[in-house]
Amino acid sequence: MSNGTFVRRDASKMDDWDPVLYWYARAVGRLQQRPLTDPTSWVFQGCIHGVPPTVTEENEAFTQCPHGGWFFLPWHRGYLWYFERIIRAAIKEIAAEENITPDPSATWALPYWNYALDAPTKTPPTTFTSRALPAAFRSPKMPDRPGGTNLTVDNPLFLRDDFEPASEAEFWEIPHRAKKKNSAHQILRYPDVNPFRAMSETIFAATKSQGQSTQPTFGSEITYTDMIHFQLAFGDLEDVPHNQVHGGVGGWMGRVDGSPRDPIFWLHHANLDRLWTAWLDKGNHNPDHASWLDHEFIFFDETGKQKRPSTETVLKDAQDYTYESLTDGAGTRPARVPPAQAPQAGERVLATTAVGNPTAAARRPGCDDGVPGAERRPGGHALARRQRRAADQPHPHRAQRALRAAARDTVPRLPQRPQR
Ligand SMILES: [Cu+2]
Repeated sequence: MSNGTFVRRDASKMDDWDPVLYWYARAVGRLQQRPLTDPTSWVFQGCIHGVPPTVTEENEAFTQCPHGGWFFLPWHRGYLWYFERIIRAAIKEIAAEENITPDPSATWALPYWNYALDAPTKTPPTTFTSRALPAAFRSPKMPDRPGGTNLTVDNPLFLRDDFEPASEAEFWEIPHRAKKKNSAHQILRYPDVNPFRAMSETIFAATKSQGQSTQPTFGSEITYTDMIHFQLAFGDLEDVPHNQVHGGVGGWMGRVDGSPRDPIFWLHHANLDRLWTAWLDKGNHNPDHASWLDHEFIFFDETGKQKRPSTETVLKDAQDYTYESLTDGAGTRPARVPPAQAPQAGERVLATTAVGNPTAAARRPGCDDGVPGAERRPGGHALARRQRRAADQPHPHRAQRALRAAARDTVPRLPQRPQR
């Protein structure tokens, strides 16, 4: 494939049912019909990131998502790239069945949710802003054909936002977002999505010293060959906007084990991937360590065949797409700098307490008013201690297991948000 065959476009600028969104919805619906035994199914794809308690099957490809480590960006890039191929193939399949020409899959690429596109407003906005979900994700119904305007068919991109689960079982039973997150104007505050701080960093990854990052980074700590899950420090991009958007949407999006099963997940991560490209475009550099470049991940192509691309291969594969814009929504200098800006070492450790609920993670003092879901939970110090102990394990596999166990034990049950 030649360079930039596909263009990933900005969903925040699209018509409600732009063909890109229409076909995405149709393909998601098709993946949702496939069984868990099929690696191209919606549920299998979600399990590659994290496995909800409703799934008891095991697979070496499950629960890979690395957070709080330097594989966060390349792993998610490969994850998206294979998912995009699977969606494209599903579109091709549907279009062939319905005799639709020209083949919409020939140019289809994953769109991105550019939440920081619209400027902040002093008072809550009264019209649609990029800080609300694009309309196609908020409507229970979708058109019955491409270009159609009658919304008559169930929409696979829609998740309920009027549901308060009374138990963990109920939480996983019904796909949902947090209350009122399908509001049309704004569900995220601008400071929570403004990537300015991340985009201002000049190094991708740094070594850590006694469990603390030695300096702020764009893409997290150097974790060597460890596909760490919520270790000790997030990179700036993973902190804002990544974690904030996960928790800001909430419900399944707020949980590591459920987030990819909200179709907005893929547009959120496409935006983070775009910001990574934009950051490099400013003259910054990726790591050149062999332990980063040679590390292999497990994904599946559109035929369900297992693939083990390295970071280096993931970077090469990504040359088949470009982004509509590398500058729109790429951050603006905050008008007012919060008083206590730099996170304390301890704060970064506490950030990892939010294992199941990325929102609760990584809040910075002075920048937290009204951050949904960002309340600090009790037990953070204990988790940090367990994580530090686990990290000291001489045997890496045992360390990873211990870290995961520590994480599992503290997965917030039903994350409650403070009222705004
Ligand atoms: Cu994420």
